[in-house]
Amino acid sequence: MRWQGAPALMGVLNLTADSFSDGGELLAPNGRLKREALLRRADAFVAEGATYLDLGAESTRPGARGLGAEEECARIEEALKLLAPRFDVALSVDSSTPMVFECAAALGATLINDVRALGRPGALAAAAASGATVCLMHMQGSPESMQDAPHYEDVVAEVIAFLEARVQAAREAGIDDTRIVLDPGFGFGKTLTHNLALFRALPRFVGLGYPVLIGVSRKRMLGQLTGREAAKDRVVAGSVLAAEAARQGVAIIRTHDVGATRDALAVIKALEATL
Ligand code: HH2
Repeated sequence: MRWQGAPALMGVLNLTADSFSDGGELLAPNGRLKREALLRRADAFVAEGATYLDLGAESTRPGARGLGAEEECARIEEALKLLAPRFDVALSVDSSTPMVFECAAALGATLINDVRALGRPGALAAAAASGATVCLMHMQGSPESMQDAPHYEDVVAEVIAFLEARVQAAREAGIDDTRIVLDPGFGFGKTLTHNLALFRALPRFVGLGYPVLIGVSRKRMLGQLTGREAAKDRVVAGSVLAAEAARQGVAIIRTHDVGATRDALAVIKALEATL
């Protein structure tokens, strides 16, 4: 099934001190949420066209510090209580922690975005019970070491096989097809060559029959392609990839730069009869 229409935009709200692109903007050094800044950012994203807001309390960048489940839950809960009553958009939680799935769903999150594809103990059952849609993402290794020496014989075939296996596991846990979204996981245990091969293969991922989400915004692969060191200087490059992803039938684009991405999609949409 090819996604019908232009992709939806998912604005990234990192409630972290150490995210690679925007760490500390929404969380003070003492661990307190910057509530006003969070509301301003969410407001701007929604005004610019985001129909999903993705809340993450734990960075997944290489070498990031892990949070305890209680701390992760508390941070997500505080943010959801602030956002859920104010915004009529889908709220997503970027987490791999079963306890977080439960508390987030109870507070209105309708998407569980798990970079570990529900691989942690108890994650499949907790996600199934939550009633939320799940985004199953591919990662080779774990955030601590995933960029050390990623290796594949055939990156596209291996990522597809992994996602198919996780779909099977999700279905066996009681998550039906209408609740599944897939993501090749750009930058998660991949070199630039791997990322480009996966991007070129997007039609194969779309062909698996589930909505496809991609997250390329501000990532290192864009720095490698453009020579831009600072993550914030990679907005144009990310928007170009978003526009190309739209042409390939991707359903959801996860981005730190909703306005720029929307502009790129508007131009492509005018050119593409199918969008
Ligand atoms: N990328 C990041 C985090 N979560 N989720 C999905 N489904 N796909 C992605 O590509 C993806 C993701 C990394 O970006 P960011 O959240 O900005 O960084 P950090 O993990 O350092 O907070």
